[in-house]
Amino acid sequence: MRIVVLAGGIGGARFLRGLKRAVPDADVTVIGNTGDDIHLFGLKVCPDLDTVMYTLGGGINEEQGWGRTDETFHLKEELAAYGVGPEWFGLGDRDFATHIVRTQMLSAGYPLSAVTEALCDRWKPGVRLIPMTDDRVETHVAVKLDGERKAIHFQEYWVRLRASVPAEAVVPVGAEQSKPAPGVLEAIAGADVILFPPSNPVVSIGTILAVPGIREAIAEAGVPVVGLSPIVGDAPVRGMADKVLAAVGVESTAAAVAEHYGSGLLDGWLVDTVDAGAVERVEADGIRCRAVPLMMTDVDATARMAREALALAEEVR
Ligand code: GDP
Ligand code: FO1
Ligand code: CA
Repeated sequence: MRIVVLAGGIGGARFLRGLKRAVPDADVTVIGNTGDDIHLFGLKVCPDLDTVMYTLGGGINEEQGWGRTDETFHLKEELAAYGVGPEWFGLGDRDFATHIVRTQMLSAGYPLSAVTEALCDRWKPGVRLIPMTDDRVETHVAVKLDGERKAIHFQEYWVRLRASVPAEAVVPVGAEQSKPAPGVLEAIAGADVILFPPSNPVVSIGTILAVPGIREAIAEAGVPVVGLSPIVGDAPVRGMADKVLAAVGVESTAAAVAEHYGSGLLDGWLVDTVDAGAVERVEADGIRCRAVPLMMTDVDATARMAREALALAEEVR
């Protein structure tokens, strides 16, 4: 079975681990969000690609959900001693190596998709991980700071400000001019099923869908498209999805997120059992909906979620 998954960082990566447990023989292609990417200390950092690669490759810091296991921060401390920041972004020594290799290869002329493949040669995530685009796309968030409206990088909004001020707009800068990376449209066209894991609907999956051609290819693939809600009990399980959903005028409920994707894109939607009351409303919108446990407490629980998603895909096929 050929499965295509659109993934952000932690939510996407953890779901993928469950999917691999549920269907070990499946041929899984992951289209990764690169809107979170940021240039720091002259290096290109791709948080969501790395979170998927480290999680599936066994290198992730499990408690944190991002960054390397067994990490140290000597390099960051030395940079800070020179007064070189930003200090608010926690890049560890082991993680730095990934960004150095990536940046070196990009400088030598390799596209991000080829660089990601090379990095995955080491981590062997067991999926084909492709960035949504080889072009530069950066998510910026419009906020009001000291009475002034400013656009800041998504990482500054989330990591420095902890989403403590309202997001007034979310813009994937560069997306309109970007092209899907090689292999993205081919994977979608060749898929047997397309899954939206419980990733952030705005700054992860929304950003991937903003790359011209990707949304259209999914809608035209003619195969089941099934999503799992990242909103449980009217709140994100973790992160700032509520803040960025508000910026695009969507309430933080499992039903509203399904409607935001729409029946033109989604065939099936899983909500958590606590949101069973949403099933009727989602089905009224023409999206087949089931309520099942959606907390990724461990890999077995996540594998059950993946099986439910694939079962729903068969129902709507
Ligand atoms: P990020 O890039 O690290 O923010 O990760 P993603 O975009 O892939 O996923 C973030 C989303 O995952 C958040 O909106 C969370 O609410 C959601 N999430 C995290 N853990 C769980 C879980 O156990 N169950 C569900 N349903 N959603 C989760
Ligand atoms: N998230 C944080 O909350 N604080 C950090 O200092 C931080 C550093 C970091 C370094 C590398 C990396 O790949 C990810 C990192 N993240 C950090 C996570 C990441 O920026 C965000 O969780 C996601 O991009 C949110 O979608
Ligand atoms: Ca992310």
